This record gives sequence, structure tokens and C-alpha cells, in this order.
Amino acid sequence: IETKIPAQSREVWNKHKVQKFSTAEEFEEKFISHVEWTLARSLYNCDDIAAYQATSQSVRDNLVIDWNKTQQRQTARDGKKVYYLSLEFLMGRALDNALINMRTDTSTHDVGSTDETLTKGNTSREMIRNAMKQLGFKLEDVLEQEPDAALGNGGLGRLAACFVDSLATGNYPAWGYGLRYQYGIFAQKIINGYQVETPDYWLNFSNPWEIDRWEIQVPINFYGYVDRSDKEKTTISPSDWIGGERVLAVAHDMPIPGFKTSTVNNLRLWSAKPTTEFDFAKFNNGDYKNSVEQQQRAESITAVLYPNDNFDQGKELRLKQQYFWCAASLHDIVRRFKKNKKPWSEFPEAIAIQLNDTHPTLAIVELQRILVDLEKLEWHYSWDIVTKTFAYTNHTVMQEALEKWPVGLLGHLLPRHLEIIYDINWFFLQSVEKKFPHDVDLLSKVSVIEEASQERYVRMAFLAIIGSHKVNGVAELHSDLIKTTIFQDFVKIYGANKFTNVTNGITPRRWLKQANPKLAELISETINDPDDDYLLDMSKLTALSKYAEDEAFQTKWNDVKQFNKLRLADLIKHLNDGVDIIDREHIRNTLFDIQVKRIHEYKRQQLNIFGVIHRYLSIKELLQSGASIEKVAERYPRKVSIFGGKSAPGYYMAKLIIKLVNSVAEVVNADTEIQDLLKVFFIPDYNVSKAEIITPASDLSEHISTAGTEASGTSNMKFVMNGGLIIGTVDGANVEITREIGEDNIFLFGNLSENVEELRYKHQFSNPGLPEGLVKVLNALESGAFSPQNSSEFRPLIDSIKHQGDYYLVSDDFDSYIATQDLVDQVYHKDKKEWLKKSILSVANVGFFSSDRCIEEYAETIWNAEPVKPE
Ligand code: Z57
Repeated sequence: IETKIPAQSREVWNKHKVQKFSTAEEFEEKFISHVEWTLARSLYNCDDIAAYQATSQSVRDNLVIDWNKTQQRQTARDGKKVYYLSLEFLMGRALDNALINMRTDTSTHDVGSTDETLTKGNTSREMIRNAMKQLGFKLEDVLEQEPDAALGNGGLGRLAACFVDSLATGNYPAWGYGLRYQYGIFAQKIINGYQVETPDYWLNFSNPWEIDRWEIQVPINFYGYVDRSDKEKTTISPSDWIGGERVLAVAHDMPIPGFKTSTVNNLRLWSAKPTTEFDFAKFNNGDYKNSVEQQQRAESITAVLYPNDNFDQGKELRLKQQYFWCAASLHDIVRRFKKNKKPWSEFPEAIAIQLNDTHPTLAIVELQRILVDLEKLEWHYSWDIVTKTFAYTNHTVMQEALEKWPVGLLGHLLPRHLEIIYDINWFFLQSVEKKFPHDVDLLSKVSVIEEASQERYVRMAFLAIIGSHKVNGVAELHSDLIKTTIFQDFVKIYGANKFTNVTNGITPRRWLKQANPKLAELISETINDPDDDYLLDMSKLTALSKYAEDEAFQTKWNDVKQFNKLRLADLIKHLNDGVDIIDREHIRNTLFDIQVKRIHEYKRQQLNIFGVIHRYLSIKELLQSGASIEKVAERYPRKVSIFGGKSAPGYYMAKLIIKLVNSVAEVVNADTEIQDLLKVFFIPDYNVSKAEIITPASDLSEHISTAGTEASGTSNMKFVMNGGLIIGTVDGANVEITREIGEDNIFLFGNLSENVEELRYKHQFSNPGLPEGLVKVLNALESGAFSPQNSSEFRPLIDSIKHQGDYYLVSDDFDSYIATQDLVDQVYHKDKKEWLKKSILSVANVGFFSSDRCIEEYAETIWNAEPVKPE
């Protein structure tokens, strides 16, 4: 590797080589020097926040050493590099994760152990905990100081975060590329039962996890025109795009440590800043203020994350974000490639670029522009390189989430890119015409340009398919669905092999070891794996199966669950202004029923809350008919129904569902007649760090989307990994979860995806009459039982079912949902041993859903990339 340092200076560099801390002693020294030098504080003003900063800086120092070595090693080895382009990385907190991942010990066990006989070379979380104690701090309190890096909305963004963890753990030479939003997803407040959004300015204190690369600045152009004064030139020959607005993309790197490996990969996030160029025309006109203001606007590009999940708002600023990020990332990738002086034909062997949804589709167009316009390569030669480089992951079949940009808007912002899109489409349609002559209908169906209405649109998913060599869905059912529905014509054109499935996964480091240390400890002890190697090879968990019916083990298993339920009960009490709604006395016999995820009609939180209302009404009915509370408890045993999740700020129905949950909670929790048989709570501001407390505490979690709408779901995997059972529809990854853990260990209900179309169709015409139970619920809603001040408040939720065709099939699945909830009660309360057996077997067989497996599949079947292992 090249260097500017003369050979004779090497000695000095080697003599003063930086070293990682590896003992408690060395850590303490680092910590204190960061308090003094980095923070300019001292023993006299070091609070928990300062301790968090100093600890993070110290840990970061270790990571940076390995980061540098990893980059050198990966460059020297010159294997294929993988780039994961995602507009969202929902990372959560970094410190605890780094402490867990950077552990290098091979002999000490670190959870709950008070063993202080850690020797040199063992950098473990436990060592740091003890050292911090020596320094006067409690690790758990210090960890709480870190704000979540909430640069994502939901599943898609969290998936990207799990992926970078697994890429580093698997030693893949892989970088993530994203945007460094100044404001992540909004913080959610609940005021009078309504969601209120408040800004998440997460960079309030300096962020110890980012390395600012002020030297890496990429100029990005927008607007302007294409110079066509040379009449010889066509749109497929090298063209000059004269940009009209210019901003700079600045790199910020986050180190991504792998688990039990010294590989530290990079997550590069771009922020926008004004160029130092000045608009002298304006300035000379005396318009100094305007000229400065225009410059200031640059920063708005990376100011805020769009807060929609599974919905395309189509705003110009969003398109600007997308191009800004794609152009900066590609410039960076191409720059690195060119250092090697390889021929362009080798580009696809050197580089794989994965597109996380259609958000980075412009990267395809940008690479074609770089090759044709800047590198002056022939069009078709370039296009061959492009299509061999890219692969596209689809995450949804929902129409409202599929991106399409008005041709006018795209052409205004990126005039040269629109030309290239038209030419890509032209050559594509020609090839279709050749294969299926005279099929005009087919041509209009698969054209990148939609011409159905006045406005013409660019269909980004079609462009992504055409520009990629592989397209994958995120769970088996979903990957089958895209082949038979939204992309069926492309299967006809390209053949089925272009389309593949890679079922999602989650990282067991964060979602088991970090979130549920007690369960992790019990597992490692039981399967005799003191070094937690099962976190790398989850098939080891199958060894738990033989204890599934072992009573002593079941008791320990149940104790862990109780611990986690108490931990959540504490959080809920804290969030409820110190008022405890959960009866600690009975917590062992109280079923924790949890649904936490983005609020969306297709995810059907409305079905859940209708079920809760139904349960409440039934309890009341029984009591009114004279049954004793004990008698009622036999039919409706104790339950706490927990909800959480954000609604997009502009999504009226989702916000109404949140309000309904809170209104029901208010009525039910205040009803002394039912005692503690039923409690309802909406956890405000659901995020990654809250998920780490919530997930381990579930007895039951709900994954109840209308069949065919949830592409995969990933929280279903998290709950199973923590010993929770699932009530769910035959949708997304629920299907494979059932296959892996066994159909006896999951509560499935509802209509199948193959029947959805017909059911929806029927709703348009006939009115089959709603199920009796649902009628009671809707009547109660209509009567204002949960909205005394405004009895029509929930009208839209009722109307959607009664008068608008019940698009999400709540009425069709209602009875089967209620019946299945009854079954849940039966098993949980009448046969606890059976329940625990199901729970243990679930964890024993959850291994498939590790994101390590998932990344390996991407590497083998899509990227053709191999790990670069440290010596
Ligand atoms: C998003 O979070 C998902 C899909 C999208 O198209 C967008 Br935009 C955001 C989710 C799916 O809804 C989940 O089912 C899936 O598990 C997740 O992406 C990760 O694949």
C-alpha cells in the first residue's frame, strides 16, 4: 500500500505505534486522559454524561486501531467489496454493542459474573464494568446516557443495522453508505391520547461514534441543463451536464465492530454543506444576502429523515436526498476502484452494490452517467458493467409504498439523468419487443415510464430491476408474491432465475445477548458454551431441546421471563408518571401481550385493540350476570395488553388508532370493577433502546397483518429469539418461523394471502353481515363508550370496516383472531408446562433467523463475495 512517509521514517512510526488498551488498568488510564484532554473536565465535574463520553472515546480508540488495520487488510487482499446503500440505518446505541462485540476473550464468561480474575488480552464488558466501578460509575447508568442513533423509520432501517453487524462479524469487506440526518425519526409524545411529534436532534452533544472526514468532500450538482450544441452527439454519446446548483457531500464514518473478530467495518454517512464557491454574479449585483442564503440552503438536504414507513410521499427534497447520497457514494466507490488502475471490465468483479429498496435506484443511472459521460465508455459496454454490479432488494408489495417520480420533477432536478433513463428504457423495450413481438400491451405494462394519466412517472422499481442482475424479496412468501404480482411481467421477460429469496434475519448479539443478558447466561450455561460461541453458530441452540420438558430447567427459564417482565413493568411505571398499573403480586400469572411496530392499517393494530375491547366487554358482561371475579378470571385470565409504535405524522387513520388505544386504556385501567384482569398500555416513543427492554418481556407478541401485506417482519424473529410465543397470520416470515420452530409452537389464524383478492372483491358488492363479536365492539365505539366527549371520534375506524370495503379484512379475520386468543389463554393459564415447552423449543430452533445466515446467503448467491479474515 502506498504511503507518503519516506522509508527511513518508518522506524519512528513503529517505535510509537499506538496500542489498544487491554487491561482494566489501561482502560482507567485512557478514561481519565479523555476526561481531562478530550472533554477538558476533571474529577470534580465528571458526571454520567462525561463518563459516557470518556468511555466511548476510549472504546473508540481501540476500534479505530482495528478499523485502520481492517481497511489496510481489505485493500491489500483486493477481494470483492460489498457496498450496502440504504437511506436508513436504525442503529440505536453503540456503546454496549461495542463492549459486547469487541470482546476477544476465549475463556472468561462475562454476564453476571463477579469474577475479577480477568487477565491481559481479555477485553470484556465485565472488565469495563469493574473498571468503571473503580472509577466511581455504574456501567448501566452510564450506558443510559447515550441517545439512540435513530436514522431510520422501522423494519427496513433496522434490517440495515443488523446487516452491518453481521457483515463485520462475518469478516466481509463491506461498507454501508447512508445519510447523516441532523434530525432522526421524531420523538413521539402522547398528549391527551394523541401522538405529538417532537424533533430528535440527536447530535446535541458531540457524537463520539463518528469520525468526521472533512478532507473527503464530493461536489454534487443539481438542476441546470444538458449542452446539446454539438449536433453530432446523441443522448447515448458522452454529454455535458451543466449543473445549476452545487453542494458538497462530507463524509462521516462510524466504526462497525464485528463480534469476536478484530474486523471493524465502516458505515459512511454523508452530510451536505455549502460550497466555498460564491455566486459572484449575485454578489456584484449587491444581492449579498440572497447569495449567502442560497448557500445556507445546502444544509437542508441532510437536515431530516422523512418519517414515512411503507409510504412514498414524492417530495422534491426527498429526491434531492436520494441523488445527493447516490452520487457521493458512487464517486467514492469509483475513486477507490480507480486507484487500482484495473480495466473497467473488472469493475463488477471488484464491486457489488446492494440497493436497499428503490431509494438508491438513481445510483444505477449515476454509474451509467459516470461511465458514458465522464469515462467516455461506449453505452452498451457501460450498461453491461452497471447491470453486473447492482442487485436490488424489494421490501414491499404495497402500492402506496412503490416509488414513482413525476418525469417533470426528475427532469428538472437531474436533466441528464432523465435522458439516460429514457435511453435505458428504450433499449429495454426494444429487447422486449424482440422477444415478444407486437405485444403493445406488454410494452406499456413494463415501461419504466408510466403514461396512464396526464402526468408521466418514472417507476423506480422497474428501473431497479432492469439495472440489476438479481432481485430479491425478504421472506419466502413475499419473494413468491412479487414474482406472481407486481413483477410478473419481468419474470416472463428475464426468466425466474433473476428473482430470488433471502429471508431476513436479526443480529443475536443485540437482540439476545445485549437485550436479554439473563437468558443469554442461562443458555450459555445450559449448553455449556461459556464463550458464547452460539452467538456465531445459532444451530448450537438446538441443544436446548432436550431440556424443553425438564421441570427444573423450565423453572429457571420462567424465572428469566419474570425478571424481564418486572424490568418492563418498571419501565411502564416510569412512563406512567410513577403510577403502577401492573400488579406485581400476580405478574407470574399475567400474560404480557405485546404489539410494537410502526402503526399502519395493514399491520392491523385496530384488530388487536378491537380484540381488547371485546375482552373487556365480555368480562363486564360476565360480571353483570353475577359471576364472581374468580369465576370470570377462569374464562378471562389476567392480561396486560401493550402497544407501541410511531405513526407517520400525516397518516390520519394510524393516528386515530393510537388515540383509540389510549382511550381504551383510560377506560379499562380506571375500571375498578374488573380489578386487574385487564390492563392496557401504550408505550410512547417506541425505539431501538426501548425495544431492548420490551422484547425480552413478552409472553405473546402480535404479528397480525392482512395476509400478503407484511413482506417479512423482523420483530417476529426478535420475540421468538427471546422466548416469546407469537399470535400471527400466515404472512411474511411467520411462515418460515412456523416451519423452523414447529406449528405446535405458534398461534396462527386468519385468511390466507391467496384468498385476499377474492375477499376484497366480495366486500365491494355484498354485505355478508359482520361477526357478532365485532358488532358489539363497533356498537360500543359508536355509543361513545371510549370517547365520552366526542362520541363520533372513532367513526372513521368504524366506517372503514362497515362502509369502505374493509380493505384490511378485519371483519374476515375477527372471529378466528378471538378464537385463537382464547386458545392462548387456555395454554398459558391451564398448562404452563406446555407453554414453557413451546417457549424453549422456539428458542432452540430460531437459529435460522440470525442475520449472519442471511448475509452469508447474500454473499454466496448475489454478491459472490468472500470474507477477509484477520490473521
Ligand atoms: C419498511 O420498513 C419496510 C418496507 C418498505 O418498503 C419500507 Br419503505 C419500509 C419493511 C417491511 O414492511 C417489513 O415487512 C420488512 O421486514 C422490513 O422492511 C425489512 O425487510
